[in-house]
Amino acid sequence: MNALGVALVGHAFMGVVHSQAWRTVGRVFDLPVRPEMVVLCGRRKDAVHHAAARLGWREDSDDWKSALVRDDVHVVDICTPGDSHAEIAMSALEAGKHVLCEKPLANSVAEAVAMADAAERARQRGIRSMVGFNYRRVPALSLARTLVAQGRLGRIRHVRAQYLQDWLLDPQAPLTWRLQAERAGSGALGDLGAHLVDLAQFLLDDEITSVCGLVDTFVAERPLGAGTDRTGPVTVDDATMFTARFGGGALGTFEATRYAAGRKNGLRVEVNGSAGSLAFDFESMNELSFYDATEDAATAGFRRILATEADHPYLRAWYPPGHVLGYEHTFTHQLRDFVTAIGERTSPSPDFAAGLRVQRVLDAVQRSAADHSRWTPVGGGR
Ligand code: SOE
Repeated sequence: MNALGVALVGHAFMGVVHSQAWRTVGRVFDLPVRPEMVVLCGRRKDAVHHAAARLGWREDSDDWKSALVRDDVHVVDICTPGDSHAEIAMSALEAGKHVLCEKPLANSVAEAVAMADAAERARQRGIRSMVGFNYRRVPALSLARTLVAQGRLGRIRHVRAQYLQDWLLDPQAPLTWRLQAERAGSGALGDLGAHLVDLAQFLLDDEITSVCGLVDTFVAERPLGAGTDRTGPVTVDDATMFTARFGGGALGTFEATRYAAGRKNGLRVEVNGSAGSLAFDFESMNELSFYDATEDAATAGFRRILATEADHPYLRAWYPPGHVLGYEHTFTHQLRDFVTAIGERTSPSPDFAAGLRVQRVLDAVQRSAADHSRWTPVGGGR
C-alpha cells in the first residue's frame, strides 16, 4: 500500500488533537493509502522538538517551508492561528501537496477567495483540500443529516443553533491570540459561529442567503500575561447572535458565546420540519433526539437515539455497540474521509469552496452588526 506522508504545522491544542487522529486513523479504519507522520513543524526549535517526540512525529522542523520541498510529504495539515492559513495553504497547494486546514478557513473573505481559487486550480491537478469542520463527523450529526435528506422531518422550517462556552468569564483571563483580530480574524463568531454555520448548512443541505447580526465585547482590556499589570485591548467579539434566512425558505437563529457560565462545549442544534424535529447537544454527543410528527399523537414524543450502533456512521470500525465515542474520534473520522478521498481520487467535503461560503456568512454577520443590525445579504460567488 502506498504511503501518504504528512507534515503538520502547529502543535498547540489543535495540533495535539490532529496528531492523535493521525496516530489512530490507519489502525482503526481500512484506508486506501497508509498515513505516515513524517514531520511536525512549529516556530520554536525546542518546543517543536519536544512536541514531536511526545506526539509521535518522526521528525521536527522550525520551518514549515522545508516540508513543501520534500518528496516524502504528500499532505500538509494546518493547525495554526488563522493569520497564517492563507500563506501556508496556498504555498502547499502550489507545491502539489494535499491540504487539510483548520476552521475558519481564513481571517477574511479576500483571503478565503484566494484560497478557494488556489484549491480549485490544484484540484484540476488532482490535489485535494478540505476544511476541518470536525463536528460534521459526530456520528449522531451525520445521522441527523441523513434523516433530513430522507425527508423524515418533512419541509424544514427552523434551525436553532448555539455554541456556548464559558472560558472567558474571568476578566483577568489573559489576552491570547484568540482575542486579537489580527491573528484570529474574529472571536466567538469565527471560532464557534463558523462551526454552527457549517453544521446548519450541512444538515439542511442548503445555504444561508441573508443575516441580521449583533456582536459585543464584554471585557475590553485584558492582562497581557500571567504576573503582569500591563493590559491590551480585546479586538474581537466575545459573543455574537444572528438570525438567518436559508435559500430553501427555512429560518435560523444562531448564538455563539464564551460567557455562558457552566456551558463548557455546548454545541446545540435543533431542526424543526413539517413532519418532525431533531435535537442535539455536544455535551451528550452520542445522543440524537428525534420527534416523528407522523406518529399517533397519543404516543408521539421525542425519542433518544443512542448513535453507537454498528449501523450508525463511522461506528462499525470502533468498539462493540453501546461503547460511546468522544471529541477526539470526530477528528479521526475527519481524517478517514480525507485520506479516503485522496486515495480514491474523489473530492473531500467540506472543500475550500465550502469554507469560503462559511466565511461569507461570517462577514455578512459582521457587516450587519456594524450597520445597526440591518438585514444583510450574504455576498455572492462561489
Ligand atoms: C475553542 O473555543 C475551541 O477549541 C474551538 O477553537 C474549536 O473549534 C471548538 O471545537 C472547541 O472550542
